Amino acid sequence: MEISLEQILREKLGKEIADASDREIYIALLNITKEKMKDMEHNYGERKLYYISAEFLIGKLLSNNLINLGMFDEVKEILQRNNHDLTSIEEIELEPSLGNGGLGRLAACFLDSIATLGLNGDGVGLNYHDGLFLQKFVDNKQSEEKNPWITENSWLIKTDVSFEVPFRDFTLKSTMYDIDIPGYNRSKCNKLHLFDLDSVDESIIENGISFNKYDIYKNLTLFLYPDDSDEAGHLLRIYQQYFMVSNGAQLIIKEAEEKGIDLHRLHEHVCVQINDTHPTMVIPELIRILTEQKGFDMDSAIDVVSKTCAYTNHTILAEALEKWPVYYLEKVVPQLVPIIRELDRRVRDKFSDERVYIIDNQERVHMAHIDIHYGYAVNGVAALHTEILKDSELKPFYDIYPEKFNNKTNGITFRRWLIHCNHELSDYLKELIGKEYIENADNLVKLMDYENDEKVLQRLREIKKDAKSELKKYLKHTQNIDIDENSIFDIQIKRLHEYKRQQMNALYAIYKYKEIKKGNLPKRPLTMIFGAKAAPAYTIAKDIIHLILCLQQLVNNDPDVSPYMKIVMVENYNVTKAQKLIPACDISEQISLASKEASGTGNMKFMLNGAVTLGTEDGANVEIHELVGDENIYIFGKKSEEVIRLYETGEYNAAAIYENDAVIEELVDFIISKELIRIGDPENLARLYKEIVGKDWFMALLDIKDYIRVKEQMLLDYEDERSWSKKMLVNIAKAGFFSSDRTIAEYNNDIWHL
Ligand code: 26V
Repeated sequence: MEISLEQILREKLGKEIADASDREIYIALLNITKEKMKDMEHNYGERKLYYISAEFLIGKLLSNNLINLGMFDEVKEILQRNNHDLTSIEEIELEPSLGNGGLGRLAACFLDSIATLGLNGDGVGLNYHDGLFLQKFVDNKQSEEKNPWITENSWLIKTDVSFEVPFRDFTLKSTMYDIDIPGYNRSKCNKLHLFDLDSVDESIIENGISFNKYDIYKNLTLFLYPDDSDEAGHLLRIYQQYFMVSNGAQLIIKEAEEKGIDLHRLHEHVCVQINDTHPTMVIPELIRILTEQKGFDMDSAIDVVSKTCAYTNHTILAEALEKWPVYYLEKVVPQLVPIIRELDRRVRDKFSDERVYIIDNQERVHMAHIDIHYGYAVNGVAALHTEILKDSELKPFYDIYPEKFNNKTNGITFRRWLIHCNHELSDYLKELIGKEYIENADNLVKLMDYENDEKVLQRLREIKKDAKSELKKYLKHTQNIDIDENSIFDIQIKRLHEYKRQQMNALYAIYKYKEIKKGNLPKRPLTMIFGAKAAPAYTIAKDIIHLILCLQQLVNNDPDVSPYMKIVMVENYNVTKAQKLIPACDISEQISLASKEASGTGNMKFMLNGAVTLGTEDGANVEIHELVGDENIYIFGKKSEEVIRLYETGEYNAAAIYENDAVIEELVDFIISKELIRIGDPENLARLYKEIVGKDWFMALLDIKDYIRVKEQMLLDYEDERSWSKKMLVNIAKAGFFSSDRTIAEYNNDIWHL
């Protein structure tokens, strides 16, 4: 007789479920799930994908693994019967912060979809012990603390796989840890391989997140992207990147040899997806291994590797495109330098356009150029982004290799971003259109049949209201802030960057505050919610956080204003918090300067959960707009062509806009008003004020008036309940395109051919 899950759980616990603590139950469930996955076969295929990425922002795994393994409902029910609640058990799990934002979260969604489609593909990355950092607010400013997540009981499985990674001054021996990746409703698993170093020593972390950046033996996998404001930080990143790719390359060769693959035909059996430029050194490293250890001549090594690797570009921001001085590489990985010089020499032999050289005249290595010349595919992450790459950013390359360029519009896994984070909505959708949409997201469009069904619209409103009440409780509990569940929830959550223009949203908050002060009271209160981490060395980003926190204090404590408006800056925004915020959102803020946001993926998560987008024609917003139509999205601001033109001509002049527009002047001046100076730090506020008036590189003042106009319209339209809930419905119904299952199917058809 088969033993029931309940019995297994009881046996694991060694006591009655009702008598066990949340922690004991969490550990028991973790182990039961791990054991189940251990017995599952790995996906198999003639070809295998290695998705190499410096970031995998996987989030907590218990619930998602239970969902994918088909155990979630049963576990939930068993726990309920025994007076326990899965939500509080989930609290025990620590979230690994192995990513900054969209790029890392995308990699995690991709792993879920690759496994769900039954494809043979593993992730390769690093096991950062303290992740990015834990954000705390102190005196209305961001401070950073370490964020340890590896405990005795975690999802990591230590393997006996280990490689020697040679650096200039020493050789390090790695340890590979695995995390099993089950697909939804599948009997087979894939793996995420995270490489680590046994000698890493958390005790070298001093106050905050500072540590000795030269002690590579102890610090290599401590943090994700440690401070890169100085040379030691840059070198540490190169140590990390090489450690990641050398392990990855050795794993690839080892697995290929174990399968008896002729390495001259490696490309027939393996493809390597390079997630942004961070893993680029895998190209010269594979070439090095093949030539130094496997008897290849240079021509054939380059030929095989070029047919094996493909590159995804995630940004056009110049400061984010990696260019490492040759001299840095000499210090860390001198063995790669002659190979990179040879790759550059071959480019120079063929092409005379300096813009496509790998090493520029300042002896800097353009990492993306290696990927494009010596990879077989280059993709952008949304239609507009790919067009911009082809037409301007990477035009000289597109002219040479038009056949390599292709678009893969990003996607999100519905298992986490709907089924897990919004049970009430996903259950209701199952009732209405059947459960097929979970594996075939195109089915969501069936919801359109109910577009005019008052009962359905009413139910969607109730579900949204419930999610808002949940969020209200959560924010009270975690940050002791009271918000009104009948207010409009307007949410901007993403990394803090000037191009994403949280500062423009803050200027809107100032506008609203002033209006309310003047007696122009809104029909319904507004709750403005922000969540964002700023890179520790990014001064202006931190100043923007400071402004938002000062506004939060001012607005929420002003008895004239707070009944009509609240501001909440969520501390330590992460995947777990996103899962609580997204279902509760009415207005999804996607307000980047057109052309700058490669895709965005939060925009898709919000849409799927019935929020309406307020956005510019940027990244995937453009595709959302096309899908839902003008009626169901609020678009404002200058288009990308105009923005690109303004950069080209250098014509944009923030000071002139400020001086010639009294409304804008008043809003910007408020940053250094006595009301705010009383609350905040005059130095930070003045610096931000100067930045906006004197430079405003990401053109917040260009779009601010249009933004205010459209946002005000949106708040008015919200009052028409019926038409607003119809917008919600259309957004949910049309979100199917943004399933990462679709994205992965496209990668597989066009690039991987698994
Ligand atoms: C990196 C850096 C590092 C140095 C300092 C400034 C800076 C600014 C931006 C970045 C972004 C790196 C790439 C990235 O995360 N891109 C994001 O990728 C997402 C998934 O494709 C996409 O949805 C986002 O639009 C894109 O910003």
